[in-house]
Amino acid sequence: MASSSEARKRDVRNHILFEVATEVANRVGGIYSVLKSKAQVTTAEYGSQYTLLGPLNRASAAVEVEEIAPKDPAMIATIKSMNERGIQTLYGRWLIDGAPRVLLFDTQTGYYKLDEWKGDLWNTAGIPSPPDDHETNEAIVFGYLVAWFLGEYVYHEKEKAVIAQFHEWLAGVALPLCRRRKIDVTTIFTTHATLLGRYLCAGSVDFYNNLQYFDVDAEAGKRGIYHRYCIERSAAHTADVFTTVSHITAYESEHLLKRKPDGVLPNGLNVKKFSATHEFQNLHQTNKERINDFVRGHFYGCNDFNPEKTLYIFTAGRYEYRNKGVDMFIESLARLNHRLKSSGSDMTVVAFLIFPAQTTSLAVEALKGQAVLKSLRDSVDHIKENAGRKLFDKALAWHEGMELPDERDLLTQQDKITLRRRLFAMKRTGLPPIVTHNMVNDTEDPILSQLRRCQLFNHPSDRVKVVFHPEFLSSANPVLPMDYDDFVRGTHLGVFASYYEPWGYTPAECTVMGVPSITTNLSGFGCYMEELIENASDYGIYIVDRRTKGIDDSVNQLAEYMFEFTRKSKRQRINQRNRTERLSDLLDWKRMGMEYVKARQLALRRAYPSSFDADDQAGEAGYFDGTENVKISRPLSAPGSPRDRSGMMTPGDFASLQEGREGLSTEDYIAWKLPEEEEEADYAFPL
Ligand code: G6P
Ligand code: 1S3
Repeated sequence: MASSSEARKRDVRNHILFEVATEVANRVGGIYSVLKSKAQVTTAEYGSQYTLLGPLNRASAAVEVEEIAPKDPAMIATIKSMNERGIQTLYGRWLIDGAPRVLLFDTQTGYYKLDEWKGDLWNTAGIPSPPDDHETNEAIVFGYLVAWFLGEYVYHEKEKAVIAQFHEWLAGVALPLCRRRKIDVTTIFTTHATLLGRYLCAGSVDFYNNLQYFDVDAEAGKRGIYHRYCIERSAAHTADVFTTVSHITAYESEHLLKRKPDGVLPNGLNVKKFSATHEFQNLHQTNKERINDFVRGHFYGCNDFNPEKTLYIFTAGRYEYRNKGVDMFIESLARLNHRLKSSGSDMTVVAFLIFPAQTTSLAVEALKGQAVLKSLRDSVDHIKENAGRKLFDKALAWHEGMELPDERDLLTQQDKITLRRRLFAMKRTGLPPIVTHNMVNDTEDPILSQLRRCQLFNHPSDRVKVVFHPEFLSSANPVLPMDYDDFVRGTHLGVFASYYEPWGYTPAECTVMGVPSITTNLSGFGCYMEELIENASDYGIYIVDRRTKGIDDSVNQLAEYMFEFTRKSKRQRINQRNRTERLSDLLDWKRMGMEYVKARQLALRRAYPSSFDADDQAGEAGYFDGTENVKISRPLSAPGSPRDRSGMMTPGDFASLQEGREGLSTEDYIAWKLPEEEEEADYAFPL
């Protein structure tokens, strides 16, 4: 993009980085998780030279952003100039680990130019925009504001090279503008999914076997998203470097967006390790107790299963029924139920499905369950206290020759009546509910419909019980008062049977919390782990084959994985959790962030090739070969010697950026090895 002679003068080593997305300090979905978890490593690398650009959502910014005054003269001048022309902005620190700087644009203040910009987008990039698509209008205003900002910024900042990385089509409108206006920045476009992929998979097409045959324009047109598709495709084509989050989405992008990505930037997590491994195991136990409490209340009157022989399995995410594999999960639960029954297993599985849907209120029966449990617990505590006091007094008064205190005297008549009342309150005529809320569309809801079709009704004879929680979890919820992370820690297994999942944070989050999970080879995360670990299931990463198997076989495979899991002993589960948790370093941004470094290097090289020649001529040949300790390849963790897989130390070693990788000393960047065997401490109770 930077093609002028001016470009050659920019300092590529001491460059500035902007990351542009609609989810900056504004939680919507996966991109928020990417930016937030990555912030720490990026600020460690760039400090004040890193700023995230996003649209201003005042409600969310009020709690996530602390306003500060900019210090960079170019930033000050650019913001001032935009403010003078009516654009309101918020510059501040995002209150997360790493506290990166953010600049948020109030898109509302740019709408006075919407018509002009729409016309310009058509004239310069041939991208149409219908009048009534609010999301696209937002994308256009935001894109024009970002292009405006970048144009002015590089006018004021004449020394340093500037990299702008854009996430997803909603932030992509600025890309064709940067190219058309020859703004002296170098750009990266990272897609986290494709519009067409998401739409096509949600329907009933054989997506992966037909990728190369779709008539993309026609398919986009049929779904009324042609204009959005144009923005996405144009962003992919006008960026200097085009990347995505997994191989599977790279393949999809190549066919649907018609540009082969330059590389894959997998998603990492900000992994926080405990100093002692047993701490996460203790957390599992504590949080499992909290889930036990919910279950006791929810299944009151039908608590015919032993908590010690009960396993908690869950799935969660955005409510995309088919894409997130909920259809397959429920069908597999039905088959698991059948197998557990027919094999005479004494295990019970409680399966939670957590997907936000439209609800009117919490269901009375769900609230009642928790209320009944609370009053039983309060009464029993009261009786226990009275009986204890009485026993103590009787024991104190006892002396030789007297009868020992008789336990039958410990409960008063009143205690017995209270207890009886509580027990009667626990009688129920119906079955424990399969959903915790009143749904707006109960009869047509796909999860409820399939649970009914599979007859998973929480009957006492069922070994698989189900609870659909159509709202994200929160500790403020009166029925299941737990935050998501605590809940995950308390479960035994996460199941994410996705059909369309460019990456998939949910199983990755399970892994770093030491919770085994099942995913598929159609998810970016599943493929990544499958490629990295030979015997992944030993490490609590089960991968269902949805690629080469027919649907029925995949369902059976998933049911089989779950059935085998129910046959593990407690000790086997504990050991497996230890192994799972040890994979966390694999998913740490300290390691994954390496691919971002490579992408940025490639962008600089493409935009400012002569700068590198000049460097070479000036005797700085080490800049890209890792022999010089330059900022961009600085190790973020202690160096070490890779063991088993020295050739596969960073994600890019499977999916390399096509250029610009000659210089990264990846072996210095991280030190990780697959555990070969359990440490002694984990074998405290030999199997
Ligand atoms: C953790 C705790 C143990 C507990 C175990 C239960 O490991 O540290 O004290 O016994 O969890 O495991 P389970 O798989 O039965 O929930
Ligand atoms: C996307 O969010 P989604 O759940 O719509 O981006 C996420 C972050 O890259 C990714 O993990 C997920 O698979 C994509 O689908």
